[in-house]
Amino acid sequence: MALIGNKEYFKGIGEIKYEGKDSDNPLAYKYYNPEQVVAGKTMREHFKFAVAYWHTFCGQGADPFGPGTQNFPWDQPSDAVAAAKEKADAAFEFITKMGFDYFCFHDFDLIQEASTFAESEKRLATIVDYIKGKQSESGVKLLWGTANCFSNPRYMNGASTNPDFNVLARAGGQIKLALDATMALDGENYVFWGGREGYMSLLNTNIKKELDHMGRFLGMARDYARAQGFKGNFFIEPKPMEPMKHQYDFDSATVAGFLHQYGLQDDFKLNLEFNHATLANHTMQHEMEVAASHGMLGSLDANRGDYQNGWDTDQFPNNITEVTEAMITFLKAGGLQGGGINFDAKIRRNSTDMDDVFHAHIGGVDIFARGLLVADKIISSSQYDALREKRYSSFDSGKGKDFEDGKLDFTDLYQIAKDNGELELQSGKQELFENIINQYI
Ligand code: XLS
Ligand code: NI
Ligand code: NI
Repeated sequence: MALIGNKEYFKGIGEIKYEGKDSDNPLAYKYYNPEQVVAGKTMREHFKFAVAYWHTFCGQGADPFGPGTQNFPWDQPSDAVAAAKEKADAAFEFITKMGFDYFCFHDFDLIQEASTFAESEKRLATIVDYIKGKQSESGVKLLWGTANCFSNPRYMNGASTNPDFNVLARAGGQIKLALDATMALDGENYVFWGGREGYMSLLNTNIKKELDHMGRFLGMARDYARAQGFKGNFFIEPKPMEPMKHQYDFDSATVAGFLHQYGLQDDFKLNLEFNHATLANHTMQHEMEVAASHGMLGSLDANRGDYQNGWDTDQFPNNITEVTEAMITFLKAGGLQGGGINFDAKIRRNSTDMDDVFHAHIGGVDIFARGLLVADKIISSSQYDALREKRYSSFDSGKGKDFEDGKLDFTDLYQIAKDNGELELQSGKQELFENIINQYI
């Protein structure tokens, strides 16, 4: 394994390889075989796995009750540029050891934000240059970039939805630089997650005005990037709440409606996250189905919530049923439009060894690989598809087909109802469907 930086940060760990499901090696893939073809594509092509810079190289495990527990060696230098370069060295060591092709970042994950806008712009340019070098040495690509317009206190009342125009403009300036950084690093997509775009109290909030501002702002960002030659997708990442009481990008259905209302539907798709789906009282499969039905299934943030509490715990995915169901929708939708699978997940605060982050990602990768294999078998060899189609077979011919073809009017329905008289019940066979999933797992 060629070393890209000068130091080795994850000592004693080599490249993670596929060893098959009978392997006992905790530092090997049991199901993820990058070159294995499933449903016409290699696993590598299906997934486009990405490491999330913020969780893996920035977050040290702090929670509201205590500071971080993970003291990263790359955070030692007091100089921001030196620390950022060490962090990039560690990041690229990790990404290449995992065998991943991609990473994702927020602007100020890459380097600490400075105390002035001008200095932050300079810092960003310096680290983008450095990372460009790491990319060309390693072949690692940028799945998407984004801007952190939610941590800095200036955004406490929102970014593009802030009631103060000058804060909105500041967010515009910051996102311009994040778009520039994404384009400089050949980013394939750009994400908007509206962490503070919402409200804490309706008493002081004008929803209509804030939504109009957000719609206009996103259109301006798109126009800027397109004018610079950006060909990638823009993604909105829905989340119903946290940090705000209510966020405007609540879920897939809400965002699809918003994109259509503001004329953004041709350039924007969705980046869906498992834990955000469950926070919205949906399943991830539901969110993916809704997005796919709009032709907007763009990218996925992989993680999971905790069944016993209700916030964005961002744990690494490990629920085979949840992932298999998601992979059924994934395969039936023909995969993702431009995106990939980004591990927006963090190890727990009491996981403090340097190898913990490897175990976490290996588990996450393997659950997707296994889910994909199971989903492919369900689709190709079980009765699942046929059973589902059979439920709708009354639309394949006769009056049902006429209805789908727009050949009936409402009085026709009246006449058919009258002629039919009372109907026999048709079972939904839910338990049979559930058993098929379980059988193939
Ligand atoms: C937070 C979000 C965030 C986005 C990127 O809940 O998931 O991490 O993915 O800003
Ligand atoms: Ni996310
Ligand atoms: Ni999240």
